[in-house]
Amino acid sequence: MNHPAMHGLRLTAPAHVKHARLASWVAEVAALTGAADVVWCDGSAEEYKRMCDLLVAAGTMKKLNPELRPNSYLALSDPSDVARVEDRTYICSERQEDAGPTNNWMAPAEMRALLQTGVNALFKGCMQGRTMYVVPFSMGPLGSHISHIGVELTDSPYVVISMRTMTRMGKAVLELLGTDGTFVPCVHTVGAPLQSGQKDVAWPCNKTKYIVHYPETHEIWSYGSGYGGNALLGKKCFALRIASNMGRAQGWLAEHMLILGVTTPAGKKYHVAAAFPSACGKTNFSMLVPPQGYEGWKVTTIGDDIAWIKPGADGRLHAINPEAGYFGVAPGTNYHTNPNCMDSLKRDVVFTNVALTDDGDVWWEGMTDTPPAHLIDWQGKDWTPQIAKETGAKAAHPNSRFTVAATNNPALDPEWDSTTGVAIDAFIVGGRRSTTVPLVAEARDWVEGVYMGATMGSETTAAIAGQQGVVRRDPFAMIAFAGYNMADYFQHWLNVGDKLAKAGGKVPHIYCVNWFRKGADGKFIWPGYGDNMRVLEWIVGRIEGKAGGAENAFGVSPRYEDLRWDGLAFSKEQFQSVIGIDRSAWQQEMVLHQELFTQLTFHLPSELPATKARIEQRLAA
Ligand code: SAT
Ligand code: MN
Repeated sequence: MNHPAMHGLRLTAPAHVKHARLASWVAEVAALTGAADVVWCDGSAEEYKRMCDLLVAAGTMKKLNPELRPNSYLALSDPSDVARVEDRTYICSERQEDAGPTNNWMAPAEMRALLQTGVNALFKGCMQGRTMYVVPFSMGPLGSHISHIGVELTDSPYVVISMRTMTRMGKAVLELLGTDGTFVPCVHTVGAPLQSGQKDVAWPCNKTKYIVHYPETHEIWSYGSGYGGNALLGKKCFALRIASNMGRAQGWLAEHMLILGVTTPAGKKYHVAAAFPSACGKTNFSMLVPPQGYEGWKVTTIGDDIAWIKPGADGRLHAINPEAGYFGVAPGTNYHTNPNCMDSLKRDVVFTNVALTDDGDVWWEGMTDTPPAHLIDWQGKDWTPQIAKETGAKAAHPNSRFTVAATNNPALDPEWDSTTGVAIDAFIVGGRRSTTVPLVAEARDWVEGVYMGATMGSETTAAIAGQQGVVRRDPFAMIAFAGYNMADYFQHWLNVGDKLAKAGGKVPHIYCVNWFRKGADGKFIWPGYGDNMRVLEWIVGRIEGKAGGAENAFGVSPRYEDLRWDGLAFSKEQFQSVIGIDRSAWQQEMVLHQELFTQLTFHLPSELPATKARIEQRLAA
């Protein structure tokens, strides 16, 4: 490896960097990776523009037609680098049992040898011929007691511009860090060093990938991918895997949850945090437009993917969205499913892996009823409806994404940037289940709600590399994101509720929902999207003590007459087919709950099998 000093690399930080530990860590990583240069990002608009120009010149992005989509770009990734790689994601705690049976684990010393210290360590020289960018970022509003700071070192300019949109990034964060502030060190490389004279490719990455977390030292090391949660290390790596460890130690929750505000016609406002797996409609739900008949109701977005929730002195749970932008799934987004999102995407967007229209705009499956006659697909090939019919080729990758600032969202909640967060009135957990799980059920108490979250199942989507459409257990939508033993995570949820109750605080209700039941024709029965307002209204009614319901084996669900049907033709029979508890389906479901509990048996809190036994008794009755 060439020592960076040999090619004139500036190992001394610029004068405005006052944080000695940060400066020396940056120099250390520059030396390890052999980066050709180091650039400290300031987060300015000029810098963003400069980086975008650089990405266009490199062929990573195309500028879209400014008349149709001002200040917007299309990035096309390598076809092998399109989603999170869960089988390459590691939690390297000192003890394997702290990572638990649902995480990949390797001993920290072993992993460090592989990545940093061994003879052929992957990070040695991995940035040769590339610039290493220093990206200081805050997860959460600057200066909030709920927020935390990270610094990502990356050789990907695409990551830099994405981090600027997705987090509060730049100079103000460095200032906040001062001379000795705490930060989570995040190192990212695409793993594609350039020899001198070697021509770069449009989307550098490496077949070998490692997404690595050291929970004890709060470090993140990511190798080989430039895509989404693999590379934007503030998101899943920090805000969920590392933050869940911080939360456990400090008594708060880091969750894969959207946060929304719902205002009633009487002017009362409630806040709901809801966990759904990737690509199950969190963004849509967080931007919901109430249907006809719901005049006076309003839904506003605080966050669409992640919530950090801390107990406040007032006995309530306060939530912030640690992110500042949306990295949402494009396919299926349209003016019916999510009009606020479509309006958010009118300008200032980086699209990744969607299709390009002949007039320099973007398109994806489901954006319009009739597809354009000709497109360039996400792999750069010609695409026509005819070709699609013959070959099944998708114009946009099923996990294609948009990256856009929260401030573009017309439904943005005025409190979204509040340093104190919003007080949570209800939690929702839900998966994608074509059978078995009812449209909505309220847990009778906190423990039953934790059971609902813990045993959640969902059919897998294109957001994860691997098989799709298979039901897997995805507790609290955190199967890929809890940075420690899942059974301990359940215990932590029980503890948070317990502590709140003992302190005389207000313990939020927990609800389980499922928008995705299908009929015999294979089609969704529930209309979903804006009509989910009907379920949200029922939840608000329950919070206010006004809405009725009936007990079943799983919790309390509305009867037909407990929901409002104005503006929607939905029969009692249809309702029955989305709300009904099928005894034999549930008996089979309980076998799957047991499988999870068996896997997690070592640390499993006794409350969960006890709750399971109660559900089984009710099913048998
Ligand atoms: O790639 S991300 O992890 O950011 C998206 C997701 O899977 O939720
Ligand atoms: Mn997500």
